[in-house]
Amino acid sequence: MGKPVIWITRQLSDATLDRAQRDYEVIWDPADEPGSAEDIIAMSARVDGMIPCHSEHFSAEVVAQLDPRLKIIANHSVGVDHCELPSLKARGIVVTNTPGVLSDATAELALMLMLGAARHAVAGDRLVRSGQWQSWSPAMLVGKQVSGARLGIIGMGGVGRAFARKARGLDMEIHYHNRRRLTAEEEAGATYHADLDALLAVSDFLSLHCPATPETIGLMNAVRLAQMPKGCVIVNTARGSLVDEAALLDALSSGHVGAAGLDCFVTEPGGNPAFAGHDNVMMMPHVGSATVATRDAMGFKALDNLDHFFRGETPPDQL
Ligand code: 8YV
Repeated sequence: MGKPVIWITRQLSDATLDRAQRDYEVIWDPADEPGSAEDIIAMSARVDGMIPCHSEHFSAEVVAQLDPRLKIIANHSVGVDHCELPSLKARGIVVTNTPGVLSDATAELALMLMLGAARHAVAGDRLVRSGQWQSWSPAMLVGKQVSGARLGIIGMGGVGRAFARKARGLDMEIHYHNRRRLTAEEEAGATYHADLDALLAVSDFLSLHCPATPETIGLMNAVRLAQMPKGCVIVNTARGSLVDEAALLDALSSGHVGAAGLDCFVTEPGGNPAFAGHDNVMMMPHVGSATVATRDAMGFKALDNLDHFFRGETPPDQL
């Protein structure tokens, strides 16, 4: 029997592409454009498996039109909100993701955004870079201190826990809300709030690390933002849809939210241009997991899942 045929939708790491090309017959376009619904449907008749990113959308309409040749979608992402899982399950298509391996990289970016937002990194960099820094004052770019502050984390999966671990090193007091309370060892001194409102009320800083599901979409709306302490800092490296962007913009304008660090937006690519009017917002283009080591680890994890599947075994990260 020949090698299984797989479609790799985007420019994955060289090590991933090399290994994939060794073990599979690979369809891959170096143009690195996101796969459209038409591309996905057409490709499903040519391949046994796919490695997509969050940029390819497997909606119920798309899934209904997939060719039965396609047996497995081995995502190169931990988030799977781009996949309509019930429809895929109903069609018997196996879906996997890449948990764990991107936790540190994403938590690092969340730290950067938290610190950058709190200390006016965008405005400071612009001032120096533009050559406009002509005077100095002790009142310049006065930020919010992280050390000793209370950090609220929503979602204590791999990324949330990695973020808590790193924030502990900054002497932050960690509070969290999660579907389940962690064990004492996992909590490592963090305070659990079964009630989200109770978490928000104590969070000087808030970082989002939960998946986008029907229950969490629009989670940070005007009412919830208003429950937080004045001058709070919001960090989002999870999914843009968790935040009501209009409400966050209003809260930034009123000063109720002091700053924000955003790697995710409702509209991607592109983001929300209205945030550019706020110097106290630091933004990145959805690159939480974009480190050399993590890109290799994600690609290898997706390939491990395919290898298991094509050997007739259950992939370790099957959803
Ligand atoms: C990815 C992500 O950037 O893992 C996720 O859920 O959003 C990101 O890590 C992306 O899908 C990489 O393929």
